[in-house]
Amino acid sequence: MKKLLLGNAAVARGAYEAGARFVSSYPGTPSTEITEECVKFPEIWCEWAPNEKVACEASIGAAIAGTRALTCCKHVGLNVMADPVFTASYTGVNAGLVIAVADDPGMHSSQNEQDSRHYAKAAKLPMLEPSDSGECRDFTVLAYELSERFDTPVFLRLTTRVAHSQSLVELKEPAEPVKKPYVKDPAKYVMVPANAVKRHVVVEDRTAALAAYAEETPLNRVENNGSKTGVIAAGITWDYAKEALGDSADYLKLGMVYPLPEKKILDFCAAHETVYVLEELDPFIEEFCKAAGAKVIGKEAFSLLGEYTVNGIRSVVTGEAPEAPAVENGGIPVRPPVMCPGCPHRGTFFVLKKLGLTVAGDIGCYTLGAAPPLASIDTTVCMGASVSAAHGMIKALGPEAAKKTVSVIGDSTFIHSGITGLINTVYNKGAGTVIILDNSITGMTGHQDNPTTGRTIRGEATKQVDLAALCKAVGVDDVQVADPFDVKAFEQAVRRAAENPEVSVVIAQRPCALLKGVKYTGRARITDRCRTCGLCLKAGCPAIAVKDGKPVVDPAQCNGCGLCVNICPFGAIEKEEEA
Ligand SMILES: Cc1ncc(C[n+]2csc(CCOP(=O)(O)OP(=O)(O)O)c2C)c(N)n1
Repeated sequence: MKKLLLGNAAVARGAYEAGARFVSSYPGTPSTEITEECVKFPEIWCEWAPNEKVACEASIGAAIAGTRALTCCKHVGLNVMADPVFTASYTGVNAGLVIAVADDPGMHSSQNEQDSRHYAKAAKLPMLEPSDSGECRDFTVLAYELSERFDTPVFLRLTTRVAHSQSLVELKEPAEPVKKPYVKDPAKYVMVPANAVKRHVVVEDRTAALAAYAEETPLNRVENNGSKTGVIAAGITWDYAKEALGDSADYLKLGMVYPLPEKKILDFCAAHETVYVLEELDPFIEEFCKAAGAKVIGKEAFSLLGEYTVNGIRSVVTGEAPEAPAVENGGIPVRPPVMCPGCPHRGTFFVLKKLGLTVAGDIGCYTLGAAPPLASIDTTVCMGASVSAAHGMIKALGPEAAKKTVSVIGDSTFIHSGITGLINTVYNKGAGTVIILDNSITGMTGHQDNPTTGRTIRGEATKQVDLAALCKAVGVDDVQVADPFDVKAFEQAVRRAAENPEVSVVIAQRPCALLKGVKYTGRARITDRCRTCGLCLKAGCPAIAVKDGKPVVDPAQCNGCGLCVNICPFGAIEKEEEA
């Protein structure tokens, strides 16, 4: 049977059909749906881990114990999981282990544009890269076979366009779940130096064997149309090249991007007058080709930045002027992300902006606190960096800075990697206020549960981390809980915390407005008591606009959260049903 599936759903289907029965991941766009789709197969144990490192380690454990396992992350998540990945390369697996990593060229939802293929080379692990959903399913199944045949974790690399596009997938009967016997083997699984020295030899031999496999596998195939122009491409750029150039070029389609097939590449280049390497982001394939002595055109003609397009490829290869888009930006209006109406973070940033604090930011919906009119955030680096960066800032600027410097971090991010920063601050006699924005969910990636929500990935009740108790347990004596929509009380809590010469924590507690259980009633209305002071506009709510010089509430957007009612110093905003 054929089915139209998202690339991510096809990876999940492939894992299911291959008999994988353990999936542990941390969400991250554009990879999140792989795990969410795995949940739909009741036979698979699925879990959200607190971060990617834990997810990967749990998956390594499952694979060593004999169950095929999958762990999924976005490109920056691979940085967090890198430590176990590099050594799992040495231990190898028992049952198959696949690491699905989704890169984000163009940074649709990421803080950088790193290229995960470098990890395959650095960790000496094979990497497959599908071009559409059909290949997502097929390559995942194959990745498990390769993982066991070569005794190695296998990377499956996606990019946003493959992960988030739909195409046809041939569904096959699922295999029996793989259950390999677990055999204690310290020489293989205990990576102390004496054992690791021997395993490194195995890794190098395996890489050589994989390089030989790359030459013969149909994953790397030549498509001959009798052209003098050749194109080497993998992933989505192969689809683009086919659409741009059709039969006017020959193709070397690479389904395996590490190790690369040197002989196949050299033969292909020798048979063509001009060869283009089409790859988004870094010249990973291009540098390999050039080092092998092949004459190819790559980044001298194509950008290191962002995504490629069909139009752009056609124009470079044919020399024709690029087709002008029918309408600017394809006729699609630009829609910068904004905090939703009713977002609890709005109350927090309204207060932080008012107090004029230096704010070390983090990654989550609250990163939008950097945008005007809230414009409160000073730094954003990576998940968890807020707490540790604020510590460094305060040490660098001196104790007075402690009164003016706070960090903001969401509940999921705090558990992911903020708690270690807080321990560091306490341990190293730091100061400053950590504001944990507890909206009871992992909001930014689309509402995943996490250890603070008290629910598992399947929505079952489980133990819930008590954030206040956790902060106290690591040595923070001053922990307050405050509602960011009660702006006066919240402001007081932050002011009081900032005065504390030691580390303090304020937990800004209010659930995400989009959670099922959150029901606000009525709509806000601006009455004739309004003195047009403009304070309500400073909250940046998309439901408040200016008409004829006066603020007005757009009833279609207002969800009745009441923040503006609390902000207005003249009591000029009221809820409709309370009028
Ligand atoms: C290392 C890493 N993993 C995953 C992500 C994707 N990501 C961005 S923010 C975020 C979590 C946001 O949840 P939370 O901290 O609770 O804040 P909220 O969005 O709910 O306000 C995730 C998983 C990332 N940017 N970096």
